[in-house]
Amino acid sequence: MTKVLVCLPTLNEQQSISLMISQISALGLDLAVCDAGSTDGTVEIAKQMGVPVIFRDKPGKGAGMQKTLQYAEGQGYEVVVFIDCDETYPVHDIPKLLSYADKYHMVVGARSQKQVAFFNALANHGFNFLINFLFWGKLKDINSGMRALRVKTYLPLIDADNFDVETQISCLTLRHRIPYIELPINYEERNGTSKVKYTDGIDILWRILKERLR
Ligand SMILES: Nc1nc2c(ncn2[C@@H]2O[C@H](COP(=O)(O)OP(=O)(O)O)[C@@H](O)[C@H]2O)c(=O)[nH]1
Ligand SMILES: [Mg+2]
Repeated sequence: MTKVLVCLPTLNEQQSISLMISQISALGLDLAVCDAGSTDGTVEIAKQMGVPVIFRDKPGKGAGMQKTLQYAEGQGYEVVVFIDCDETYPVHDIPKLLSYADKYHMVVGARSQKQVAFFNALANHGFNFLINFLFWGKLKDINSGMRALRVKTYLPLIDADNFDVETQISCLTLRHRIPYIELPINYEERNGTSKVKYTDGIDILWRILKERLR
């Protein structure tokens, strides 16, 4: 059977961490938190609940995801499911994603952009269009924060450190013709404040161009 690790990337998610951990633990899946230096007690809660915490050595969600893939490889995990720690993505759909993980190297929980806040949806439409145009793809949600990744495939590929990491994964998946599937999921409003800034949109755009020119 495939060895799976679920990872919650966190930066000050004290209001959601307990619920996220309980819901994932109830599925009987191994779990780790990858923290970016939270100061609100997120790490302490995770530790109290017996969840291993991976600490970043550089800031950024992408740096955290790279560190997690390294950790997963060291621990013999074959697949990592990343899911935002903010109650937006449906934890109960993780098994559905995993049921495709033998066949596909990436399984994405794809949001309908109707469920995303207006300006984010607008940006996502633009980014989806640009990536599909430049890389000949048909991706519906290039920036989803819920995805299962095969460790051996993605560990050597990812080097984006920030919120451009999902964009990079999307570009590289299309470029290298890595088998993937997107499954529709529900997306709820966030608990707590988003860590994404407008300048991250510029990072994402720049990332798309860099990946095209690479
Ligand atoms: N490891 C790590 N996680 C982060 C960092 N910044 C944000 N996160 C987490 O990554 C997830 C996505 O961030 P979020 O603010 O929800 O972005 P949004 O979904 O695009 O609004 C959340 O669980 C954050 O706590 C970081 O620098 N490192
Ligand atoms: Mg989020």
